[in-house]
Amino acid sequence: MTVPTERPEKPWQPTACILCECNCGIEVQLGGDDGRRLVRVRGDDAHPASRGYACEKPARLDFYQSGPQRLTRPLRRRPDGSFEEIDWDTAIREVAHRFAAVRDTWGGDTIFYYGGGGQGNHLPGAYGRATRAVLGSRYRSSALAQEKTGEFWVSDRMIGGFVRADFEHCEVALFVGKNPWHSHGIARARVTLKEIARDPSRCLIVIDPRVSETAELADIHLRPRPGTDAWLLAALVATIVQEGLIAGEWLAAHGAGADEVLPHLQAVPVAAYCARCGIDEGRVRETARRIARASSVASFEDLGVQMNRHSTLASYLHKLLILLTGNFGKPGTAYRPASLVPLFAGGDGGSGEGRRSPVTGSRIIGGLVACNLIPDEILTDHPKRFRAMLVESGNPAHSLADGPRMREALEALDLLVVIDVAMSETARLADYVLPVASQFEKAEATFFNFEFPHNCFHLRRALLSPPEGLFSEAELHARLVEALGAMPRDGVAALRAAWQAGRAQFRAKFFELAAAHPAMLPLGAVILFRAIGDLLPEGCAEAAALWGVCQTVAPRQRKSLARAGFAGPPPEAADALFDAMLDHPHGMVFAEDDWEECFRRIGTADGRFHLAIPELLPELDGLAIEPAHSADPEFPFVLSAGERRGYTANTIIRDPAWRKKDAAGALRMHPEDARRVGVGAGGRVRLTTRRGTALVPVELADTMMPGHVSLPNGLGVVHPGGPGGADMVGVAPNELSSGDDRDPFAGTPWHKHIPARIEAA
Ligand SMILES: Nc1nc2c(c(=O)[nH]1)N[C@H]1C(S)=C(S)[C@@H](COP(=O)(O)OP(=O)(O)OC[C@H]3O[C@@H](n4cnc5c(=O)[nH]c(N)nc54)[C@H](O)[C@@H]3O)O[C@H]1N2
Ligand SMILES: Nc1nc2c(c(=O)[nH]1)N[C@H]1C(S)=C(S)[C@@H](COP(=O)(O)OP(=O)(O)OC[C@H]3O[C@@H](n4cnc5c(=O)[nH]c(N)nc54)[C@H](O)[C@@H]3O)O[C@H]1N2
Ligand code: SF4
Ligand SMILES: [Mo]
Repeated sequence: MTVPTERPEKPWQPTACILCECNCGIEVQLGGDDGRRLVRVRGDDAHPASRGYACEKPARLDFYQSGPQRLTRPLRRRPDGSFEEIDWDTAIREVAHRFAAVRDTWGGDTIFYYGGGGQGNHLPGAYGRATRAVLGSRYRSSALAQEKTGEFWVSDRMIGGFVRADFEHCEVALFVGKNPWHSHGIARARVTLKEIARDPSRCLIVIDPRVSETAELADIHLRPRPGTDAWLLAALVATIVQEGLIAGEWLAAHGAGADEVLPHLQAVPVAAYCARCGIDEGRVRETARRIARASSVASFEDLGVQMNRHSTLASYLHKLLILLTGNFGKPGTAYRPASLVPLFAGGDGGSGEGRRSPVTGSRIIGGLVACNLIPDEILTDHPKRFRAMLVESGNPAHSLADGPRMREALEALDLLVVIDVAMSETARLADYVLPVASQFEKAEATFFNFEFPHNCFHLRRALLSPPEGLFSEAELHARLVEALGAMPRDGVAALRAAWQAGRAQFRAKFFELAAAHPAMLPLGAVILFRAIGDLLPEGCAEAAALWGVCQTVAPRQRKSLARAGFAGPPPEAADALFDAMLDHPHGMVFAEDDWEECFRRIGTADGRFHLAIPELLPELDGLAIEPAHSADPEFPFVLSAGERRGYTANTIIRDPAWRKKDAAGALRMHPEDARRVGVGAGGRVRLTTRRGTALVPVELADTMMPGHVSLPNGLGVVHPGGPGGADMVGVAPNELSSGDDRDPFAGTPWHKHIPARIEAA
């Protein structure tokens, strides 16, 4: 007889969810036949930012970690388009050689870099910088340049950097084109939303044509006609100005340029603009007054306006709303967090006249080329066109506007190399596909560190070793730099020895080498990885680059670090910070601020808010004569392509079985519209835009405004062996979007406002 023995519970290991920028701390239990599956997942109470919170999605993270989409060997494309497996030595040698040939023939500035990190992994970008430096690659972009660059441009001009807001303590919370119930974006979103909704002294305001899950909780829900937010925001700001509700004294102390902008707002015909966006004027005025009289307002704008008509103007009006009412720099309002790395490095520094892209001359904002213009930077005979591309942790063939033209551009390159964990749509077009360890098989972290006053950082350790033959981006870039003949082997050896002698010796050696060889600095990450990666605690090798981050942040954020316990002269604080990162697998507080600090972080030349952005004032005035909606009888519907739902996560998870609900990714439409089109629930329609057409099942949703339809994001991805043998489920939204529909300032796409036609199928 065998006595049933109680097996000890599998250990819970700390890591983070990688499915949105919140990166909630989670704990996982590994299991399954090979012990490599993420079998149980729970929110991590010890995580300082998420404090045990997690939504429904990470419970099914194993669909990312395990499955047939994982790449295991480097692939090389044959002339007939099929792929063959090659060994790593061949892959590294050929990729290095072919990039070097492009550099030597056409110049390194024709080698374009895309990606560098997704929602959960920013270390590849740090290591990729080394390869780019050796190749002389100067231009880059990422998904941020199809959503946040308009807001960043505005924010940089007005405040000298980006801001976030304190929803936990605000009296009024405002969400403009944002549905945090599903998309999150703020810590512990659902808990925070429910707290605000429950408290009669607080007020939740949502601006969204759809009755989103967040709007359902709202005290005030303003439903503009799709694409008319600029009129609504202008009416809100104008009401505040015209009714004398601006924070005059506060602005006198901190602002500049009011004289220039206020006359434009005085001139706004509030009643007419309310009519344009289809909202009762009284409600708009009441909302403006509620915002103006609040002791604190926290607000967040997102894709509903940032991927829509007038997006940069809408960002400007939104920032004016915040600043004219004095909602910055006190609890419950906007703040400038302490950053570990400047996430939007290479901004215009307030001048508005930064670099331009080589072919189209479009604005480079935050160092990023506008995504919608990438095909135009390739599909031309311009001598400085992009000829080669390195894509890392991004899937532009699926995620950027006008999929067919993006694919044409990627195929026109002399060389496309993709670094990914899975066979993405972009990888399918590559000359070489280089597979890497998953985010649970290496150390990872993000620089989405936006909390305030206690700002958190989480270095996650590897939970698992990578499958045989795979390694991290850090190792991959180190090998590429070596193959390009640029790794300073003696320097690496000297550093390694110095580390073993002590921290002070290591630092002295690093700066001695950097002073003697300034060209070494951009290679710092791979040099550090080679020198100390394997000397760091187990599962932390890829953290090596963070040593460099700590050296630069310590002098920059001295007081904030000291308040968080990293005191002393910057070199010592940097060492202590690096050690703390390695020692806190559940995450840690790296910076502690007081609210006054925000004012010292205003990055404009004179340290004041600049209320006027002269380039945008004509667009603001122009609203008066512009029709609020273009009624093309051929395309009577407005399609929002890419809604965040319960089980969507960009293209990070490819297996459609992941989704517990909305398996097919239905088109949501109002029942009246469905009746007119002649389709019932579950029926299928043909959805046609100027760019493409798709068959899609319909979900009847009286949460939609008539005339407005919505498709989810993250569908239409190729997955081997999907349900019923189908290898793709749902519609890829960018088969329907056009690259030309974009903002004139930032080049951001209008994905939430695509003219469409719908017929019963
Ligand atoms: N579940 C889930 N969460 C995610 C992601 C995910 O893939 N899945 N992705 C993450 C990423 S990368 C991002 S950038 C964020 C995006 O987060 P959000 O911007 O919140 O996501 P969306 O659902 O794309 O759009 C938000 C809202 O805009 C509304 N909208 C559409 N048209 C208009 C309009 O004309 N005016 C206004 N005011 N609103 C309009 C839609 O109805 C929708 O409710 O989500 C993050 N979180
Ligand atoms: N029409 C329309 N288009 C949209 C949107 C929309 O709302 N509508 N939303 C847009 C937004 S806001 C965003 S942020 C983008 C997102 O689009 P992308 O930035 O392209 O991001 P993902 O689709 O998440 O692709 C991430 C890739 O990284 C890979 N990956 C995962 N882990 C690792 C790793 O550890 N290392 C490496 N090297 N690779 C890894 C994944 O397999 C995947 O191929 O989509 C945009 N596209
Ligand atoms: S909010 Fe949900 S999807 Fe976003 S990081 Fe947290 S658990 Fe993951
Ligand atoms: Mo995004």
